[in-house]
Amino acid sequence: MSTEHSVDLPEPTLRVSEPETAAVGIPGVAHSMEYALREMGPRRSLQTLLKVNQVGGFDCPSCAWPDPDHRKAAEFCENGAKAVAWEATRKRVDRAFFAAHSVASLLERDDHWLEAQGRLTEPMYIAPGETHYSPISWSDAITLIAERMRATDPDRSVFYTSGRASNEAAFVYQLLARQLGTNNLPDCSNMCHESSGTALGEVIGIGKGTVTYDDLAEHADLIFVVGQNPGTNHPRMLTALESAKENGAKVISVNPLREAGLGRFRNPQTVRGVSGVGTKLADLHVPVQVNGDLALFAGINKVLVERDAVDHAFLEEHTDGFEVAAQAWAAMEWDEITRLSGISREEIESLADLVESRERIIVCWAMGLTQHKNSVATIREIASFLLLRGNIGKPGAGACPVRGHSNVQGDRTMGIWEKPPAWFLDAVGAEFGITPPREEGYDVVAAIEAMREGAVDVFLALGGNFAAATPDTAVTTAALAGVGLTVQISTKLNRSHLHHGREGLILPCLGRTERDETGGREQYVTVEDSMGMVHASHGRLLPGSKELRSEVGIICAIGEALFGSASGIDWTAMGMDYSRIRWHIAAVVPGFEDFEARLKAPGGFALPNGPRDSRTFNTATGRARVTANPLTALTAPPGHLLLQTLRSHDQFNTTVYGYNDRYRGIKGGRHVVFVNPDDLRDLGIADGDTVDIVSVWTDGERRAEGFRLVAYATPRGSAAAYFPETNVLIPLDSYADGSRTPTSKSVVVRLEAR
Ligand SMILES: Nc1nc2c(c(=O)[nH]1)N[C@H]1C(S)=C(S)[C@@H](COP(=O)(O)OP(=O)(O)OC[C@H]3O[C@@H](n4cnc5c(=O)[nH]c(N)nc54)[C@H](O)[C@@H]3O)O[C@H]1N2
Ligand SMILES: Nc1nc2c(c(=O)[nH]1)N[C@H]1C(S)=C(S)[C@@H](COP(=O)(O)OP(=O)(O)OC[C@H]3O[C@@H](n4cnc5c(=O)[nH]c(N)nc54)[C@H](O)[C@@H]3O)O[C@H]1N2
Ligand SMILES: [Mo]
Repeated sequence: MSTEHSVDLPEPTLRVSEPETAAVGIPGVAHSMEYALREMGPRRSLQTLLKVNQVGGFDCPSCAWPDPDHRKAAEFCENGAKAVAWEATRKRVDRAFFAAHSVASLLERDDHWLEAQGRLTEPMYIAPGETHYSPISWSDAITLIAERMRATDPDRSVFYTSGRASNEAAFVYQLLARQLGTNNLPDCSNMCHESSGTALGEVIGIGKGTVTYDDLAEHADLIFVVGQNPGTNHPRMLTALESAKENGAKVISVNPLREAGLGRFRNPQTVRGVSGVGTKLADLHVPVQVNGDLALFAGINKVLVERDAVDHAFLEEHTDGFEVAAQAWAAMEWDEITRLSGISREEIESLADLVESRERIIVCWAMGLTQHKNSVATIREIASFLLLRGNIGKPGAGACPVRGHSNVQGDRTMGIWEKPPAWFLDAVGAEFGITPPREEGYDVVAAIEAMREGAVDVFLALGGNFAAATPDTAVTTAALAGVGLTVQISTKLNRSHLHHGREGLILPCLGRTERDETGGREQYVTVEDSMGMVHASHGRLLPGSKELRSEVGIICAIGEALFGSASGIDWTAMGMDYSRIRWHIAAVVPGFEDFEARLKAPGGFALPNGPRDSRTFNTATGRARVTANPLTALTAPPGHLLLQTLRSHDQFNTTVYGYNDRYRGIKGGRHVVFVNPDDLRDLGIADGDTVDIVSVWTDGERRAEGFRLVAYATPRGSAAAYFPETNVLIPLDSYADGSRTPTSKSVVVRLEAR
């Protein structure tokens, strides 16, 4: 097989310029073509990019933003194109590569270099005490996993999932864990929208959003975009916001940073987009303090209640708790609200004026809200904001947590969850004749704690990059080294392959773009987008290597090796024909009745959603809960800053495509920390200086070395830097109340000049 390796490029020199104020346009198109051509070449680029998000094509492996009903010929964005090119690259990591590079030497490389080496090609194994991975056959690898799992207690195996796994893969994966006898199913959601699911589940009875694409693009008249940077992370959302504006909506960005994507937007799919000035997306930017959103929304709620600008009929018919909450809002002090939010009373009053003048309001949010200690309370407060004026369950209104990974929402629907509801386990038990365990399993933080205590013998990861994505890098990587066997089912080389257990396996799998002929026939998979639409995804490209297997194929082979089909579960048959899996899903998961047939509809079908469809709230009382949440916010002590860790424009989580963050004016490096110029002055340091970032926690300090200071428009007292480089700063036991999501957006730090 012909292989290509990329050359060793050092991290280029860092250059800083003014941040941009507009998104996309010609630079965006040019950038995405540059990546595509570099990784795939011209023919493969065209063949691939024209199939993204088309009916009969494949679902974009990047974010979870939904597809509009009326698709354009090119329904992808700059960052989707990067994700596709990254997967469809012609470069390969083969056995010669592993023979030439020891694990120790690979550990010295950065995340960009590791993944840039290309696609994994065949199963690799590292034995205890070895320095290099070497090839292993598929059958030996599968037998080894089954032996190691069988040799230990079910609760000493852990099954991690990253949100790119299809519904079919996720369903058989959770089934494997449950047949084995454990709910140890941590997933990337634990670090992502867990706080949204927890809060919304408590107050509206469903852990998902309540709006459709058309609600947002056509019917809304006011849209809040809170703690989200769609220009980088959900670029196709800008098109929806542009339509919303054409239909009369106002857009408010609530964010410590003035993100370029919410400034002027030039849509490359329209003539005006490529040549003109574009649409101004955000009518208003509210520069909230990091972690100040609870106070901000509590302030708006307080004003609405004081003015009696609430929908009494809706509150009486559909909710509980209004009277108690109203008293709590009345008792809140303005000083506290403005101090914690960083927004004045006048500004909050004028936001309330705007809210009162609008009938159909949507609140969108992402990681800026979910990764704080008080995230669950913050999102409950936002749900109250919507409930107060009846903005749930009517066209153009509702909650819109914008999901991250392309199928992270579907994975949860399929039962990837460490604390599954009893009805789900009952349904799995009845369908397969097994007795699923009832005890809660490990989430991400608990899994790392268990590894640290030596309580994990087998760690299996369905995608993702556990070692780099999780908090407290030093603690986590040491914990992983204590695991018996680590198994990574992956498409590309990453840091998690290097932090293996005493034994390690890398199992290379097909990606979303590739043709899947498992069982000798063409298979397809399904995904659920951020708005609960389920549709099919058909890979089209020739697989990157003949040895690659599908995720479903790998999981079913492990099931067969562990239990055999005589155990009552048709592992081999499911692995040969995915429609059998869909048939089981239809029997187990509500909303999937007649699954296979309904997939034939162009664009797929919508899952039922009680609050959205009929104002039905599946809570203990059958009513939505209005809550006022005690004012809390993390503030940094004098001499310290509150650091949020975020994504650059050139990365997908731990996958670093390149060293630029174009919109924020950063070129050629990632070791930067953005700080308010007045804070720099007070701290006696200056733009351009190099500092160590030191986080302060009850158990001591953690240090990330060598960051260039960048004076930047962020509220005083707050700072920002990129993850995963800064994950070393986040203590394992610093997580959100109620959801246990690591507090990646509020880390108390000080900056030490070098
Ligand atoms: N290209 C690309 N696309 C992606 C990803 C990617 O890495 N690259 N990742 C995917 C995944 S898994 C996810 S979860 C999403 C993430 O999508 P985002 O949530 O947009 O990602 P972040 O970069 O973490 O950005 C967080 C935003 O919240 C703001 N913020 C930080 N703290 C606060 C706060 O306290 N309050 C408020 N109001 N705002 C705050 C930051 O300034 C920033 O604009 O994107 C998905 N899509
Ligand atoms: N400090 C800090 N930490 C964070 C965050 C933050 O904002 N700040 N965000 C958190 C969030 S929101 C998330 S979702 C997590 C992400 O955590 P993960 O989902 O674990 O990490 P990713 O970086 O998305 O995983 C990338 C790897 O997935 C593999 N991969 C890609 N495509 C496929 C595929 O089709 N199949 C398989 N089997 N493997 C594939 C590749 O090998 C690639 O190296 O990180 C979290 N960590
Ligand atoms: Mo995420």
